[in-house]
Amino acid sequence: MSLFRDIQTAANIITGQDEVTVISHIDADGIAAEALMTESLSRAGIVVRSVFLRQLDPLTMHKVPEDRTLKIFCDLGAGQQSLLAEKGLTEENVLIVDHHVSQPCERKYTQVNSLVYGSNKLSAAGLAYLIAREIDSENTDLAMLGVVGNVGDMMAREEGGLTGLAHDIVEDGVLHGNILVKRKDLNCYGTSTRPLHVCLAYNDDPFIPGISNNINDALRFLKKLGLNLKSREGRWLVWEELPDDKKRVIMSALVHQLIAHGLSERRLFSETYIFPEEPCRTPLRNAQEFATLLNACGRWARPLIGSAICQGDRGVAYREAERMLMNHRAVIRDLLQYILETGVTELPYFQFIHVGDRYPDTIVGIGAGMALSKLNRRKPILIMCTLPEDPMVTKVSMRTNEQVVSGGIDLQQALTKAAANVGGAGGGHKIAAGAFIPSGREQEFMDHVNLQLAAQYAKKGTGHC
Ligand SMILES: [Mn+2]
Repeated sequence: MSLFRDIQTAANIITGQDEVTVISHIDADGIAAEALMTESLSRAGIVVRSVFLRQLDPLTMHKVPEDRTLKIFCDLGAGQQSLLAEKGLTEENVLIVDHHVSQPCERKYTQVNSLVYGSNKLSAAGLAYLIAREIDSENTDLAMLGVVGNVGDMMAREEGGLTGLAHDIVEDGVLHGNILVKRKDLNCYGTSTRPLHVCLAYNDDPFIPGISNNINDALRFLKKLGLNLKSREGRWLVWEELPDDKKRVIMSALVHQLIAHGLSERRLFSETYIFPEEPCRTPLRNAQEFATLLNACGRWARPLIGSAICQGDRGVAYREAERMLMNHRAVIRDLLQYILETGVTELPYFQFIHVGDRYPDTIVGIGAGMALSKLNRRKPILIMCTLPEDPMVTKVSMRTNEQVVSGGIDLQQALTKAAANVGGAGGGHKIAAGAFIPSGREQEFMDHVNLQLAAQYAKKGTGHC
């Protein structure tokens, strides 16, 4: 496969350097990718300097240092190559490790991009891991970071587990001994840290009537099964701590609950990835919660803290990250409350709310996703906010669920087209997408989104949502 040729090329370029600069994205995938680069290059005796960016655009380009070091762009860069060229970066100075759509450019920058080979289930951290392993086959202890990045970028979401090359990375970690794979595990966020009834109540994929969104109902449901779900000390157990026989009883009760409501049990199961060397009942214990911890660091402008944790810091950096995670959750809860109290406006094909500058733009999408399960779940939610640092721009985030996506909806396509129509830019995934548009053109933009969604439903032949 030629992706592996590209990986070899990248490893050769890197090992020929004394000093490099890694420019990476601030989400879980970007942080894991940066940590993979920093750790593996340091092991090889190469000096690494890191720069984290919320995105690569004309406003942030000045953060890319003007020196002669090789610049490794991680989880960004493929779609901004003309910016790199404008900055005067030459082919010798640039290596792009990315999984986003590549932009044609007069400069022929070396690129390792899974998307170029049709793989849309391998993230930047996955690529960074493959390069790290190419540099030194001893680096398989870092496979877990590749898994965290892949899971953080939702690569396991559609198929109920990682697939293809992303799964080969899992296997490396299993062989090394710091990844444990749980097949057909409960597909639910918080299986290592939340009491089971809380974990189930907070889950909405799949949405389980009589359990999702209501902690008391979830607890009542579990109590009826007659299982003791507390430890000897009287503390609630988390899913990961439960013995297999109890897990089986609960799983089959959940399956029955879904079937009784005429719903599919398919999304109840997922392959999950546990890190047995990490302490129990911490967000470091599984790939999904680890990714959230990194996202919290990035969204609160402390990506280096996340990177330090990826590189093994379990002291100061970890405590700082825990604090950020708590704050992150508190602000999201507040935002969720705000959305529900203020209420959304329903349009024929979606619902929307504008939150102004009340919340940081880095979390509005998360809040929207959480609010959706408490609103009309058949209509995607669109949330807008203003950027305090740039009042000319409105940021848009849009979320929906698997059910709506399987009905033919593609938010990435809808937002990209609608944003382009008003002189903005959009991107993302079918289930979650975002855009930046000029302030003042919100109404026109939303009309376009509505038209796009209508056309998508019409194409799929499902009529109306
Ligand atoms: Mn990514």
